[in-house]
Amino acid sequence: MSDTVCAIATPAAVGGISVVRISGDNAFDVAEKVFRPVSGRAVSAMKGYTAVYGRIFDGETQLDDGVLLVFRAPHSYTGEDVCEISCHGGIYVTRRVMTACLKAGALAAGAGEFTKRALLNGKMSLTQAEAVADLISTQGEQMLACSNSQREGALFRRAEKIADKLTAISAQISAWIDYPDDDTPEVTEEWLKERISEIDGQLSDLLASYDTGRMIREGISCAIVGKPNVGKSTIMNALSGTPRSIVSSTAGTTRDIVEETVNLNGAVLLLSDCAGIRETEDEVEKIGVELMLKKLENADVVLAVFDGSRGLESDDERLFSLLQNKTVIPIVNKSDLDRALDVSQIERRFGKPLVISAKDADFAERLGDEISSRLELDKLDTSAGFIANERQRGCVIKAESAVKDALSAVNAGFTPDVVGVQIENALDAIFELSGKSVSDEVISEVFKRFCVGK
Ligand SMILES: Nc1nc2c(ncn2[C@@H]2O[C@H](COP(=O)(O)OP(=O)(O)O)[C@@H](O)[C@H]2O)c(=O)[nH]1
Ligand SMILES: [Mg+2]
Repeated sequence: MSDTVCAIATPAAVGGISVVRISGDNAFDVAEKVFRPVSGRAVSAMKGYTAVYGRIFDGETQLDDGVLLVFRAPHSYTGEDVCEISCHGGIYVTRRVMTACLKAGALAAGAGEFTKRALLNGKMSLTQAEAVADLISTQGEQMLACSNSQREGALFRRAEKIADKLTAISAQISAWIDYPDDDTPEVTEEWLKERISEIDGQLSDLLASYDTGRMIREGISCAIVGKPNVGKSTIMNALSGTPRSIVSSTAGTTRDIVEETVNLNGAVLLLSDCAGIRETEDEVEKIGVELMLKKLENADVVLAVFDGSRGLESDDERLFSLLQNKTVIPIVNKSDLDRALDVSQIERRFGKPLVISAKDADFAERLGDEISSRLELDKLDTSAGFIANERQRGCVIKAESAVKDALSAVNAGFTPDVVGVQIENALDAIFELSGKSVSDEVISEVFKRFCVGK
């Protein structure tokens, strides 16, 4: 018997309608006390997937009128009986409807409680539940495609395939150990190596999907750097479509880091316009340069801006040294002025630069394509299933390390039972990933990220 819980499922803001959701064994009892259909029909007699118009009450006080939507277990989001009351979207009235449900016997739902119930009732796997949170926080087209394929179970299926292979190896080893004299095919070193290496490769591929997935999910952190006056702030403003950064011909204008989130060709960019790189005695500007160095360190991609109308200077040289080992998109700006920069010097270090005039805003699209291709975002197969968070990544790392240990055991000539132990460890980690065997603590941790009402 599950508790019956309720929550406001819509945001705490004024809107056309708000929805209070009730789920659990007594959902119909609670709804019956709060909602009276104008037709006089009993709520408890309603079929699943039907709606009825009526009045909403707290005791004998009428609060609002609205629509009641009912779902019968197991055909609901949570797998339990669910009633959803749509009322007018005022914050106060919605809270009153919620309070009426509490008085009628429901408990207040915790964060993600409805999705958690869906998980516990077998309506979705853990990785699918995690994708629900991702879908809600989606800001861009690629991320939408990714979280939808995850919700349809792409990662779960990928994990299941690996688990099946591990199980097959484990079963073969057990059979060989238990019945070596029967018809059991011999577990040879070659056979083990081949099978385990294949899984090792699949786990590395899965791990490699993490960074791309993270950039798509959380946005690509993108630092705009260069010496003063090359046009960094102008580029930032052109990309964001708003005059966020002060543009001025006075060098050293941008000191703080100005940040803006923009959507470029389906990807979300977290742009940071930084202080210009130069030797300076100005205390505030120095702090700005320090902040810029930190941003640079953590950036997924750096837009390195050079002024095409000036030759290379020592501050540009300093930038070169800071950009080693970074993913850099070189930009030569001010193409509307006479060229004084030897572009080959930029190309030699970073590849072909984008030659633009930041005064024409149409470079944004070209830049978007360039970022996608340099970060290989376009290569991410959104339908393949990928690791979407630290929890999942931790499980895959654990599985990979067990598989590598299994390989070392084979190479060191250990008997199959020793290899078998590592294969079992890898299997445990994969089951933790898919949520097949996962502790209550992990589940609580996952649902902490959710909002109340989801
Ligand atoms: N002619 C020309 N001037 C530009 C271009 N981009 C920026 N500027 C000018 O260069 C100066 C410095 O620009 P700003 O964006 O503040 O540079 P920052 O110091 O790198 O942030 C301003 O006067 C801009 O109007 C460009 O493409 N062509
Ligand atoms: Mg600036």
